[in-house]
Amino acid sequence: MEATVVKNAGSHYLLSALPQWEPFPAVLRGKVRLERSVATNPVAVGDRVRYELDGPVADAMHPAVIKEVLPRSNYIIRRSTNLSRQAHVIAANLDRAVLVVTLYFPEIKLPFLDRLLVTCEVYGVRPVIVLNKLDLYRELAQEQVDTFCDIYRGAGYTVLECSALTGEGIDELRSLCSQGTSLLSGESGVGKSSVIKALDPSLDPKIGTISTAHLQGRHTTSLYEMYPLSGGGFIVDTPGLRGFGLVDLEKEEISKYFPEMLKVADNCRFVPCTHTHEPGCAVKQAIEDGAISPERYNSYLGMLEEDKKFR
Ligand SMILES: Nc1nc2c(ncn2[C@@H]2O[C@H](COP(=O)(O)OP(=O)(O)OP(=O)(O)O)[C@@H](O)[C@H]2O)c(=O)[nH]1
Ligand SMILES: [Mg+2]
Ligand SMILES: [Zn+2]
Repeated sequence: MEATVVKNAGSHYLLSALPQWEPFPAVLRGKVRLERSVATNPVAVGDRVRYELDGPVADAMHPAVIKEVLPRSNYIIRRSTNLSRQAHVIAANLDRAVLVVTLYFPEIKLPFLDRLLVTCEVYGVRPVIVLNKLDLYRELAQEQVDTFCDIYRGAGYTVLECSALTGEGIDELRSLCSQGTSLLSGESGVGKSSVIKALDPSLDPKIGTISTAHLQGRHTTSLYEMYPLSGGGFIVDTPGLRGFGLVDLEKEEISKYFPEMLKVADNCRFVPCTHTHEPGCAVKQAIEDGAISPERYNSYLGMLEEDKKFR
């Protein structure tokens, strides 16, 4: 029998035969047949698995036993930044990734968002950017909001201007997420779980309490868990991401995952071009012409630098 992993709590899982929503417990036992994998977790939320029953029905006393992970259409990996470079599969079989950010509370770091975007591009998962908590700072920072939207829409991404508190932008996000499976990702405290609650008030993901002392996220969500949305589709809540390592990419490859650079790179005089010191570089020209944002280019340079560190 086959089902989808909808929750991953350490060694315990919940499965459901999607699109049916009737989660039941499952465990890993014995050897699980896997595709060649370097990940620390063999099974992730979103994985389709083959399982066997251990009793008449699967319950807490007799959880189903996961026997095999079926081939993934895609997956997203987080690599730890330490030298072990261990990889953790965040989720599998995704139709899109909703990257939640806020300009303030907590303050945004563009290189972090750009790294998330590159990760999505590498794994073939379409990203959507949700700029959340606009109720808190739009009035004070409309100019910064516009600049942010210009940078990312200019790079080719969908940016939704949202507030989980007031419901601004939430209808649009709901219709975007009504098909297939969406992954929510972003730093701790940006409002990922709040966005789920806004999308479907009947759901009850754990939401952080406001900590005015820190104005920082505090890792309220600690598990990977899928929720069925009453408006259609499934959404995966995740713990906030801190720093994470870039996937293994050759130096010449990184710019291919910046869509706006990829678009013009054919016109560079040298192939391959790292878009740094080479004469006749079309990317540097596009920056001068205002077609590529200096912020995105700056993130790109940071990734090149980091790439060197690990080699
Ligand atoms: N004013 C305002 N506050 C929000 C909004 N969205 C979330 N919050 C608050 O921000 C805090 C963090 O929200 P969570 O939904 O727990 O954030 P999270 O991204 O799930 O955090 P982790 O689970 O730690 O990764 C909570 O106090 C929310 O009430 C919003 O649109 N406006
Ligand atoms: Mg959360
Ligand atoms: Zn170039």
